[in-house]
Amino acid sequence: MQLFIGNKNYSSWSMRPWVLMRALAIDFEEVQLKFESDAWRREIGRRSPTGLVPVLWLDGEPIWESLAIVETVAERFPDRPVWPRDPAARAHARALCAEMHAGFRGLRGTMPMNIRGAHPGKGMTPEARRDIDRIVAIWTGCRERFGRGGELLFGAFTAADAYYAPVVMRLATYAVELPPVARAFADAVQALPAVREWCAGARAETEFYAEDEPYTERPA
Ligand SMILES: N[C@@H](CCC(=O)N[C@@H](CS)C(=O)NCC(=O)O)C(=O)O
Repeated sequence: MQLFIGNKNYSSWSMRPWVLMRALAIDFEEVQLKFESDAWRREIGRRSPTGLVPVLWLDGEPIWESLAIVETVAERFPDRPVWPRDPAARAHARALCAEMHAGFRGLRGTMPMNIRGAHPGKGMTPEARRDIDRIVAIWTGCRERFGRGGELLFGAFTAADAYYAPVVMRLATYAVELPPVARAFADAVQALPAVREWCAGARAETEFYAEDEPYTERPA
């Protein structure tokens, strides 16, 4: 099983299935195609039907779109708790991931993921504020209703935490203040070994991708 990903510093969609599989101790080969690199130009056309990452290759077939990857992993590894066991919690988790997959364009537009960056206060448009308020409501509601067994959205780790991990990293980069329940959840996500490992990889990268760096001049 090979997971094709982009830059760890910038590729929020790549981070989701990577963190999911790492956190659930599912073995896979990571293949990194950094944006604008020769490897990207050479490989992406034959590795990804959409020209985007992430892509999971399984049994000689590509699976693109992060949500499809998550569902395929859940099906392939039924012994791993990709989704919560309780049906109501599981339905809720799927809705949260679908909402993330389809929405939050305000936040995504002005607060791109940039794990090694620090841009306090930047990007807080009314649209980003609205998205952040919704995210705080999601996290708070989920923690209160389903989170009793642990520190994450559904207590123990599930795909929903992997799905919101890039948001946690965005809120850190842009130093967004959070109310206590959301803050505690964000801290718990950042403390996950899989998230720490991904972030260490991100901080070690030096490539500058202008599309996700609206607040920094391209280095000379
Ligand atoms: N809906 C897709 C989004 C994938 C996506 O937008 N990937 C970005 C990186 S985070 C990408 O490959 N960008 C490269 C490009 O635009 O050339 C998913 O869930 O996987």
